Amino acid sequence: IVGGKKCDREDHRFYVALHMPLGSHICGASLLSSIWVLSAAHCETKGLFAVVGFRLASFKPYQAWTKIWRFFQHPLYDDDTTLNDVAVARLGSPLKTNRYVQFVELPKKPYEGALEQGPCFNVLAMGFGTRHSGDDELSKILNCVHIESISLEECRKLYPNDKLINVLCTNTVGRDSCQGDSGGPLMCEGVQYGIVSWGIGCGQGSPGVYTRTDKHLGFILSAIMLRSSGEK
Ligand code: 4AZ
Repeated sequence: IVGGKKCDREDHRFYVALHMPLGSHICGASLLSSIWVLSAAHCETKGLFAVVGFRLASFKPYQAWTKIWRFFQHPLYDDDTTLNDVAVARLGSPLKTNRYVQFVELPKKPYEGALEQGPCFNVLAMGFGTRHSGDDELSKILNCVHIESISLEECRKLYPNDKLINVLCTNTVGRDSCQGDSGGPLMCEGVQYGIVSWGIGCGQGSPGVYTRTDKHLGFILSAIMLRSSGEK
C-alpha cells in the first residue's frame, strides 16, 4: 500500500494473508465464510496457507492459520490479459470467527444504472504490499488507504490496449495498492466491492485496476455452492 497508514481494527477483521509454508507473503484475500476465501485468480500458487486475525495490524497471538485446500479460478480467467481475475479458495479446515476474525460482506447484487460506478467515490484498500513502487520489502504491518475511483472511460484512455471489463479503476497519485496487495479486498461502505488485480507501477499515475465483486457474484456464489456440497 502506497500512502497508507496502519488499518483501524474494524477495517480489517476479514483480511486474509496468503503465505507460503515458510511464512513469505504472496497475496491478500478476504474471508467469505469459515471455509471459503476470496482472492485474485493470479494469486494461485501451490502450497499456500491462509492467515487471519491481524489484531493491531501484525501481532501474532491472535492469528490463526490453515492450509488452502484448493483454488477455484474463474473459468474465463486469462493469464495474458488478466481478465476475470477472481478466485475462491477452500480452506483445509474451518476458521472460527471472534473479535478479530469476521466474514466479509459482498454486494447483494450488481451495481447498475445510475450506480454503475458503484456507490463509493472513495474506496478503501488494504494489504501488506510494498509502500513504494519498486521496493523489495513488504510492509510489516497491515496498511490501509482511501483511494478515489475514476471512470472506465478515463481508465481506458490510460490503458488503451487493455480489455477493461467488470473492473474498477482508481486514481493512484500518492495513494495506491502495490506489489503484495494483489488479491486483497477493496471496500466501499463496509462491503467488498473489488479485488486488487493489477496496475503499472504504484502511486505514479497509472490507474490501479480492481476486479469488481458485484459483477462476479454469479461465479463466486455458484462456485461456493457447487463445491460446498459433496465434493471432497
Ligand atoms: C502487483 O504487482 C500490483 N497499483 C498490484 C496492484 C497494483 C500494482 C501492482 C495496483 O501485485
